[in-house]
Amino acid sequence: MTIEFETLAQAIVDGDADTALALVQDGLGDQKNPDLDELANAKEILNKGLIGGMDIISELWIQEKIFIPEVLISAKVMHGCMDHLRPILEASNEPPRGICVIGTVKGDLHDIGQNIVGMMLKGNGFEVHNIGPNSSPEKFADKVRETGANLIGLSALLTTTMPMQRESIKYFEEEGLLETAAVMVGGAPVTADWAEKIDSDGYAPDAATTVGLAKQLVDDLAEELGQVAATN
Ligand code: B12
Repeated sequence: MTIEFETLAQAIVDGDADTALALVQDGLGDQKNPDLDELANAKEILNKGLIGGMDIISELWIQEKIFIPEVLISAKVMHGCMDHLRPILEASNEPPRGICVIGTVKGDLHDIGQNIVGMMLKGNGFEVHNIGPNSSPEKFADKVRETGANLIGLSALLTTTMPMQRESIKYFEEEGLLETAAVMVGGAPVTADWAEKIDSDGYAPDAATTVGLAKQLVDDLAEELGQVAATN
């Protein structure tokens, strides 16, 4: 028997932490889909249940049927559920195929999307340093220097904070960081056109696509620097 993803999505919408957590635990345990391995199962719970719930929240907010307090409660339940999926989605025994600093740009408090991207990258062999929301260009740069990162992920969820992606890239350029690191941008309002306009190295619309993009960017960079590129 598999869990009801619609019921899980609805529990996120209702801010019903007990039901949501119980369903996630069922989905990972006894009730899990026998046709899927643990990782595929966790991904299904994330995509169909949790992100499905946030999609409904977005729609209800646009229609002004719910307001910020309800959205905050749902986001908290989402974070609680993600804590249970994290160990599975992040498990990887491979040596790191790249080092990524990810965060949401200064002025922007949305962190659900970038957390998911960070988890997926970790699960696909990247060493990930998540510096969280409201991160200034200086904070990104310090972390890049500290970790020797070759990939930077800038998330922005507001049209008013998208220009901060451009500011951050300019700052990284001035600081000489872009000789050894590539920058990718994302977030709901971000588009491929915008990514090109602000001279980022790449854009992806969701976490699954980001994994392929990230691999491509570190391989291209390694080739540019005359290093041996990680395969696949
Ligand atoms: C949850 C939410 C909140 C929560 C955030 C809680 C949290 N801890 O994150 C709270 C209530 C705090 C909030 C506050 C506000 N919000 Co808000 N919020 C949302 C909402 C409903 C969902 C966002 C979300 O989590 N989506 C689910 C995740 C999984 O999707 P995602 O973030 O897009 O991420 C995916 C991809 O974009 C991509 N991705 C994300 N980051 C990155 C990074 C890289 C590098 C890459 C490659 C890919 C990538 O991969 C992710 C996974 O697949 C959106 C609606 C929407 N349509 O986006 C509004 C929305 C973003 N918010 C909006 C607004 C207006 C606000 C406020 C200004 C409201 C206010 N008046 O105060 C404040 C701003 C506060 C601030 N300074 O940041 C507007 C923005 C409109 C605009 N044009 O800019 C939206 C679109 C709602 C709307 N339609 O009006 N919000």
